[in-house]
Amino acid sequence: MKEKILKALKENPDKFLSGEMLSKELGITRAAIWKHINSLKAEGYEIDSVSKKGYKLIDVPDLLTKDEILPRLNTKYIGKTYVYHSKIDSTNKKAKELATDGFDEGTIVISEEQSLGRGRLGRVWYSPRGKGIWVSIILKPNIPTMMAPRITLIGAAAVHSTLEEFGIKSEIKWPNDIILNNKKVCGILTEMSGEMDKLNYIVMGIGINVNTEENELENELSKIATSLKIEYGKEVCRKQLLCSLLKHFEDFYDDFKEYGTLENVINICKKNSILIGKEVKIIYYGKEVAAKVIDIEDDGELIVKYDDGTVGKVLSGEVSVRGLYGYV
Ligand code: BT5
Repeated sequence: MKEKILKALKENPDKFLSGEMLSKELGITRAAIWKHINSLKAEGYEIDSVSKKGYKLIDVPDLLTKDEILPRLNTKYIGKTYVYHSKIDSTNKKAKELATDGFDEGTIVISEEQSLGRGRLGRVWYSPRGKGIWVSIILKPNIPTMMAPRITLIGAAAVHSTLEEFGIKSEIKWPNDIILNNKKVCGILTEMSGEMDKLNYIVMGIGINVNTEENELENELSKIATSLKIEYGKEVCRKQLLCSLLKHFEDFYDDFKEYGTLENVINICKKNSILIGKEVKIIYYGKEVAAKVIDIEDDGELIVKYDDGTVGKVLSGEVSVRGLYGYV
């Protein structure tokens, strides 16, 4: 019901809608209308209420609530089940619980803020309130467990394509970072549950720094991290960005499920790779090996040439790659 009232207010931006008219149209009492209006106000909607005139929407909050996102989302199934939190420990943690409880493929968990946002290998992901997109997507593809890490590249290509749509040229640091001007603007955390031959689910967590200010990044983080606002000097609409991200993700993911191919995704990752041709350190669980990145294979593995001349493959999820010089 609340959504219907909001819809009516949004469709009449310059008009007062009377409580009586809304109550007739929606078949509920005026007291009920008033209650829903108060609940919208509590969510951050600025609504003018004038006696004998009614209600007028003045401003909508910059929130990624279901009411704000679903009407503009043009995906088939990604995000249609929409689990919204104002604050949570980690959207990935929540999504894993929901996936275990049987929530469908395409369910997303989103939060304005994470108190324990997670990176890979137990690292922390800084997720300040209302400044970014902190989202996790539940996926249940019918693929062998060993193929699951490849899905990370679908996320990377989707973020890259989304930023491109916003006129922002980013680079991809295989397998899970998106880079702007040599700093990290987005990280992806793919987690899964399954046995050798049976995948139960994948949760893909994507964190994008959108409107984070420079002075909000703590000392160490400001050396390696950036946001769209820091790079481009103006606020970016998180709602549009999220809808575009989910749509790009669904398109690439559908191709993968239907045709088993990652061709488009790999092409994007290759064309915009910040690593190909670079000398890097590959960190195998604490042990560092120097190598030069040669290419990305059709199946998503990184091909590297070690200092002794041998060529090897690196599976995503197995290593961290740090540039020898600076962050990338
Ligand atoms: C990642 O790990 O880059 C994966 C980040 C995934 C975050 C999303 S947000 C929604 C979902 N829910 C979660 O709980 N997580 C996912 P990794 O490659 O391990 O990088 C982590 C490192 O990035 C940290 O050790 C910091 O150095 C740096 N870092 C932390 N917060 C950052 C931020 N906001 N922006 C850029 N870099 C950050």
